Amino acid sequence: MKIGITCYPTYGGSGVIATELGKELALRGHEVHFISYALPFRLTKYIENIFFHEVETSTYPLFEFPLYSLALASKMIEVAEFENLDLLHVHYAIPHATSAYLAKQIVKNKKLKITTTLHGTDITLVGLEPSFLPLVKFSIEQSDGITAVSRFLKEKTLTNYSIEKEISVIPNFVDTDVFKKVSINDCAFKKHIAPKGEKILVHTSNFRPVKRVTDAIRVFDIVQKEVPSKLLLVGDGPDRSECERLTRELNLTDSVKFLGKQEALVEILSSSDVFLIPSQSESFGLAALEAMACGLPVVSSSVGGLPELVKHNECGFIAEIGDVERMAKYTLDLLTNEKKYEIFSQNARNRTLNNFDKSIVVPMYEQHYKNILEQ
Ligand code: GMT
Repeated sequence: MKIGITCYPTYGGSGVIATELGKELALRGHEVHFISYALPFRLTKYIENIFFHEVETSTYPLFEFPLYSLALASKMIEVAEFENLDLLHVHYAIPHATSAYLAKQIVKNKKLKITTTLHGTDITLVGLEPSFLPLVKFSIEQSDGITAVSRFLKEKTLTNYSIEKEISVIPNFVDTDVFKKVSINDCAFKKHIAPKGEKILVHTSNFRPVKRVTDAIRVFDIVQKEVPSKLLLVGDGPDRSECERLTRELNLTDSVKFLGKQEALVEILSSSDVFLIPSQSESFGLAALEAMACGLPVVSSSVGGLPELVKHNECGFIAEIGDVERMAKYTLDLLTNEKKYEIFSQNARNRTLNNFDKSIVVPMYEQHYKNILEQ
């Protein structure tokens, strides 16, 4: 198949999933054309069958705001026609589904199909804004195929937008050959972070309010009073300053490490013991999946798609949003019970291998494409 993929290239889990999907599809012999404003950040080396088409927005003085959605639609038309694409797969509905709809009206190739993958706040937050809702609903309904990354997100879409079309649930996935526990014996990083063999809790995110990173710090504050431990905070974003302030207020500056954005995620996760994800809203939780693949039990909030990923009392624990005491209790339970920890760690890895490995999920997308093209 000849597939165009559009995603946010520099930020967030939807871009990661879109890029990893494109890479896998290319390895399976499909021709993949990424159409976006920048090279997707996980596209780090040359792969046969992958092409990148940059969307450039013009800077004419009259246009106070860049016309990205229109520039994207124009590029979609160009690529779809010149490359004879079979379908456009857009990740994150806003504005990608709308640009794709527009492109489809204009392309000469009338067989071009569109599929939209709903990822999260495109449905649960931004898309619900009254000014956006009709446009998002229309654009989703006009797609030939729709996928959502969890059952939760599917239900939210059907109810919040009164959409009557079929939505296929295709979960996030991970490459378990890459995301696996690597040997950390003699690991300089671990020795530096936890010189006395302290336990390590970890959280990775883009530090948006929806991630409730301050809850991770409050959980850690309770935990470190019982068990010598450190907290690694990986990533960056709007809430980082508030998190640093809270860390100072709680006198935790020696034990909470802000690592910023990091490439060496596998090494960091392999050095850590428990993954914290106390989000306010999380349609799937790719960061938690990556941690589970590395054998980390997860302590999470009970929102969105997290309960579909983290089996409570099996590969982690789930608590109400904001219930930092309970999250701390669960974390301590894992850190003070070696046997239980080992079982949970193995369960987390196995759950990833059996349900969310790329070899299981990528064929679901291929089948989804086949279904659409046969419509
Ligand atoms: O929806 C967002 O806030 C952005 C999006 C992204 O690009 O990171 O995140 C969502 O998509 C991920 C990949 O499908 C999911 O794993 C995340 O759970 C989801 N984030 C939220 O729902 C907050």
